[in-house]
Amino acid sequence: MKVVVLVGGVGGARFLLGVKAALGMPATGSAPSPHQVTALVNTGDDVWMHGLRICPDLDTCMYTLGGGIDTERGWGRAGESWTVKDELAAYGADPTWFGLGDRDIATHLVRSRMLRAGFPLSAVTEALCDRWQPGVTLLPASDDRVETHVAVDDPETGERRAIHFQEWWVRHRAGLPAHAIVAVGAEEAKPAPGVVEAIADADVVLLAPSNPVVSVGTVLAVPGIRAALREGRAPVIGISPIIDGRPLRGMADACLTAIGVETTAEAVGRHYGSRAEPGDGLLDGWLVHTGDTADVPGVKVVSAPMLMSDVDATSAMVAEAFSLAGVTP
Ligand code: GDP
Ligand code: FO1
Ligand code: CA
Repeated sequence: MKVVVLVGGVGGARFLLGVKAALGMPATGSAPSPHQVTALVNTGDDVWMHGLRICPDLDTCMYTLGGGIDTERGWGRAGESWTVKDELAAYGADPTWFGLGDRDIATHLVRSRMLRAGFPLSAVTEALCDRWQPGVTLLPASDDRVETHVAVDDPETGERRAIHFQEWWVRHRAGLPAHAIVAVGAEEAKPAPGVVEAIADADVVLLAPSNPVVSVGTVLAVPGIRAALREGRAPVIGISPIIDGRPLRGMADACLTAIGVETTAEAVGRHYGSRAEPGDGLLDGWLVHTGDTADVPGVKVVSAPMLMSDVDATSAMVAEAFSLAGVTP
């Protein structure tokens, strides 16, 4: 079976562990399988820092599926040390609010060198994955530079200005009210090689319970991806990241508020919309957590446990999604 999954970072990576398990693949690493999983990964969090290209969601997926992630933090490498970070701080080298670990820096060095040599991000990602063997194909949504920016009132001057998503998310912990969230560059971006083809070939497409605005939303902001999903033969099933009116971890509510969507499973389902109706909706099915309800016109809604507490629980969520889609591995 061919499965395409739209993902962000920590939530997306945990969900992919469950997709692999549901298909009988080892959670981490790769093994021969009749099934194929392609993850379309958000690149809106990507940023240049200290001359290095950082791709948090791609790296979170790669390290998680390759067995190298720090499972406590959810991002960066296990067994990390911070000598370079301390040395940069000693120089007062900005930004001091963002921490690059020593092991992680090796990834950024290889990536930045390849990008400067002219390789596209998709080729760089493939090369990095040669080492990590995530067992799924990780495709950046686009090879073109797409970066999420957030319009805020500067806490010092009070003036409205746009800051990079990482500055809003990490430095300000999403605590500055966001007046707008914009995927800069998305309008001119093209889907990376293989993205539209993977959607067209898929037996089922899953929207991971990733942040609907700055993860899945940014993937969908690349022209051509939404249309491919609407026109494809594969059913599209979404999993709600909102449980009992709250995001499970993280600050997705601040992102939803910024785009005028309520933090409920129903509002997020309606925001994605129905593939069966005219317009630009995407969903055939919407999975919400036990006890939550959602009325999403034109979409089959099912409630079941949606907590990714371990790989088995996540695998059961994916099995629900396959069943809602009417596909069997
Ligand atoms: P990020 O890129 O690291 O911020 O991670 P993602 O965008 O991939 O995922 C973040 C989202 O995952 C948050 O909005 C959470 O609500 C959601 N999430 C985290 N854990 C769970 C879980 O166990 N179940 C569900 N349904 N959603 C979850
Ligand atoms: N998150 C933090 O809260 N603080 C950091 O210093 C930080 C550094 C970092 C470095 C590499 C990387 O891949 C991710 C990193 N993250 C850090 C996580 C990341 O900023 C965000 O959580 C995501 O972009 C949101 O998905
Ligand atoms: Ca992210």
